[in-house]
Amino acid sequence: MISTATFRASRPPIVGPDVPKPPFPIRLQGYIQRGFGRGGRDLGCHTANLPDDALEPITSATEAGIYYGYAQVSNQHQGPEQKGSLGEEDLKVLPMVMSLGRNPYYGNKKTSAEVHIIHKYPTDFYGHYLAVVVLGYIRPELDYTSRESLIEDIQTDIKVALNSLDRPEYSKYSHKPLIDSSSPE
Ligand code: RBF
Ligand code: MG
Repeated sequence: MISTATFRASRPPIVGPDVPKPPFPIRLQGYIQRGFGRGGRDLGCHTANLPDDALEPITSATEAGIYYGYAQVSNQHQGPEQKGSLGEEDLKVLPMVMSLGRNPYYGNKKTSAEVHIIHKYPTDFYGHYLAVVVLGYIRPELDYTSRESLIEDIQTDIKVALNSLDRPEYSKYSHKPLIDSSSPE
């Protein structure tokens, strides 16, 4: 694995070509699963975990790492009703960063895909249907010597994702729904 210190020392503000290149775009979707709860609690960064059976389109095409793209949450959900409800702004196509892998800092046993949507939500939304389009790669997963440096890098990832999406061939993916309005399946 690449040295975390070497990598962290120079982070480019924008990544990827001006036009998404294969294997991107990669589309993933499924009902949001409950994760370890660490994202919000330890890192101040909530993540929506995709179900294991939704990962094949990306695990077959690319490696573990941090990615950027867009996400859309649906009002359709499985399981118990949530406490609050999502409004129109929460249901739009929104920018996201995604971590794919085994979180070396935490040493998970299995690969997960966790999506952090760059938006302030009024409530959590476990069980809701989530669709994402992954448009590019930001960096490899790193092991960290402190939680603070992981938090700092996630904040950098968010800026890099926003800069990278702010190019016409990327932004156009935010102009049409990722979720088919008729039915999620
Ligand atoms: N976990 C790691 O162990 N190493 C990483 O480099 C790493 N980068 C992340 C980048 C982003 C944008 C996000 C949302 C998560 C990242 N994580 C990383 C995963 C993090 O450990 C995980 O979301 C929490 O532990 C909650 O499961
Ligand atoms: Mg999560």
